[in-house]
Amino acid sequence: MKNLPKFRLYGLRSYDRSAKARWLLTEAGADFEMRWLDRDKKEHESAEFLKLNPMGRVPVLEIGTQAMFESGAICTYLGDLFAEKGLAPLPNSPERAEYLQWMFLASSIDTYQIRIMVIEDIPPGEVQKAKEAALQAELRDTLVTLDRVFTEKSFLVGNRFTAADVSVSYHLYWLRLWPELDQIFNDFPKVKAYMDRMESHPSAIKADVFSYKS
Ligand SMILES: N[C@@H](CCC(=O)N[C@@H](CS)C(=O)NCC(=O)O)C(=O)O
Repeated sequence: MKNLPKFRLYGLRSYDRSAKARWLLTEAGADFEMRWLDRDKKEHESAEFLKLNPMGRVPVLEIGTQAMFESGAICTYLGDLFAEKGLAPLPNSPERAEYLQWMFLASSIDTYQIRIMVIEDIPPGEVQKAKEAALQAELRDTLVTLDRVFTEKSFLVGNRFTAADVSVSYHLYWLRLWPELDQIFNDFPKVKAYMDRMESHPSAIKADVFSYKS
């Protein structure tokens, strides 16, 4: 492998957003140190960690002497770094636009999770119902789009595994932990089959990505 910087990835739990970066590093066969922070001791709020990410959130990826945060950016960076392993199409390739489209869609899917958590805290009633219906409709539109893709191919881009599969499947996985959102997936068997494929992907298993237990 080419001369790579030293990687250190910070996370709190196996299933947090550091899982996406760990999956990519594992798939690329890269050497990296996983640094688990103790949430009970609030290590992610320590002065030392706040120097790496002033927001006190994981993941952070140290790349030699540089640190970066925001899981979507980290995945984009790693995809490009390991492009020769097929993790991202090159910037001047025809597949690049499609790849970026799915990478950014993953960030939108991430917001659905934040929305459902906020909705849960709204007192039961008309407002909560309306917000939940709007979210369910948006998720359904997303799944219609993805189901159409998986009618023709097994992966999102170029019919091979890329960082877009990591990003999209990770955030879809989280939505399925809410039964009212999971039941929508039943109408989209191709997306469900895709999720099964991603959850049993060898490097996802090795990196312990889909590991949330309530
Ligand atoms: N948009 C950020 C979100 C980062 C984030 O919220 N991380 C969570 C874990 S997945 C965290 O650090 N939470 C702090 C806590 O649990 O106190 C990203 O994608 O990296």
